[in-house]
Amino acid sequence: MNAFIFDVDGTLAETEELHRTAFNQAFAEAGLGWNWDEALYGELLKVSGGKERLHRYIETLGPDAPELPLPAAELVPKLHARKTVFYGEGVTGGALKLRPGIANLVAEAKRRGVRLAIATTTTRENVDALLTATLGTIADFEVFACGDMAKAKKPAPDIYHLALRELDLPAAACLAFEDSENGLRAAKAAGLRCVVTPALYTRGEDFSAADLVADDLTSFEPIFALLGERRSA
Ligand code: XBP
Ligand code: MG
Repeated sequence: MNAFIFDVDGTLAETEELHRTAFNQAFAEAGLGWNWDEALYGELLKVSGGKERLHRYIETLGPDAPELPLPAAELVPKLHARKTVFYGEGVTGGALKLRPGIANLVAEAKRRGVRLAIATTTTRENVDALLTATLGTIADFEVFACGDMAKAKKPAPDIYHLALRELDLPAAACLAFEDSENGLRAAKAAGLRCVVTPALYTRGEDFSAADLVADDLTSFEPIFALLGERRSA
């Protein structure tokens, strides 16, 4: 038995612009006067996890910034919960589509009996919304390792270790799919081979450790060949 383990944001779909606008909607609703433009968000994306990203941003505000309406420890979860609502509304409203080749790769994996798992920094809620809006179901995937299920987020390997435990498979029987250097490092630290499809916010990052780098996943024979390689060894 073997499995594909998919990252979500940037890999299954180009989601980060919707995340960014959802953050800005939450800031506006809270009257914070914050606005994350693309350049700033590109920097902040080096921090995995929306809540961790918010904490990092607050740390950069400096002593002259207006006082926060709540202590950061209280404000961040509230902002992130509202952001997740706004993001979910965008997803169910049809704002996102899967990246090229993803739907066919999922269908072909099912046909070949390759099991499917998710290992992502985002929330389970966001994963279910995306898969339901694009594939019409979450049922193709049997394992969902998401967000706070792992204490340490990517590039730590924790979320991939959780996915492997839930699959009850060794890393050698699996193949990870990522879009970012953080995600690639997490997959490699978990002993996984990893296919990288760079996304809008991650192009230009260091993917030298990847086992395959492709613009997209439309040609899937090299992917199944890579999955099969270690098994025959
Ligand atoms: C990318 C992330 C997430 C998203 C925002 O996750 O780092 O934090 O940017 O989603 P992935 P949340 O591992 O799928 O690439 O605000 O729910 O964290
Ligand atoms: Mg990603």
